[in-house]
Amino acid sequence: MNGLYTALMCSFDEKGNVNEKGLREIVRHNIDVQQVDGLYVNGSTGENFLISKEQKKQIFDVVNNEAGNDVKLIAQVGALDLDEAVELATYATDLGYNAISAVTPFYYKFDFEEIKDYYNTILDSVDNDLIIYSIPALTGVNMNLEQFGELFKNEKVIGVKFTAPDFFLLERIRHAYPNKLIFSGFDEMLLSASVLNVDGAIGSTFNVNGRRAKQIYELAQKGQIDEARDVQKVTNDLIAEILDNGLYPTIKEILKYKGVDAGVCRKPMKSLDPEGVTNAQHIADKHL
Ligand code: HMN
Repeated sequence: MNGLYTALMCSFDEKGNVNEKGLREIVRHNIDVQQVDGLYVNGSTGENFLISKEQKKQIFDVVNNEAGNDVKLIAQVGALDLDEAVELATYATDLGYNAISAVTPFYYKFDFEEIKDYYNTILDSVDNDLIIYSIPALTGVNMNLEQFGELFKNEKVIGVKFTAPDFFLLERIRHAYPNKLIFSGFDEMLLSASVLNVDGAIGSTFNVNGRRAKQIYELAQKGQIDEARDVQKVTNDLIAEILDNGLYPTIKEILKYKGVDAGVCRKPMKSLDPEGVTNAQHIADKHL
């Protein structure tokens, strides 16, 4: 399961429906042009928390059908409705997804026992491996080394998508659990995570910058840190401008500029105004 996974965007039409043709184009672009090793489906970047259960299933279907066996597939199934999480985990597993992933339960202040029960409930119901999706900045859930260790005791928990700028904790997890997979979640910090020996990365900007991300990761693995730093610098020039202009709508606009029918974002996420669209095109011309 090692390698670079795109946190896959989804194409939506103006009414908020999944644009299947556009989604297929995004999948192909990631596999054929960005040449990533896998796709992380229905994560934050896929606007997962803005869509219905039926749409999530539709997306799992379309992506699986388009990608075939070309790359590895991870299905993010986490939901506050635990029955829904279980149903989605079963659905994606039956489709043949290589692993499932679930965001830590959020909004309510769940204690660690509740978080552990959430993961074990999902895992008890499916015959698949799971990657914890930890993203404290969005969920407010900060787990410590011991708590990750508790979750890792379940052998079906094969790793974590670590989306936090805490390199002390990342190093401690790496050292303590050499056999668990760690995926770096912040694209702008990929080099720093790579030198700590992560097993791969999952990122939104890989939809448009996957090849460079792969270069950073591979150069770091070979110990060519100066070269990797140069590619991270160019990457961060790009990411800084994307973040300034609005993360997801800008990535969609860049994809459209490259001929991929990426559609618009689901409300309440807003789309770019004409100036934002021009900015996105300039960003693409300048950096890609
Ligand atoms: C996902 O679930 O869609 C991604 O894995 C999330 C991923 O970690 C991204 N985080 C967010 O979008 C919040 C990053 O790729 C991030 O977009 C990028 O590093 C720019 O900050």
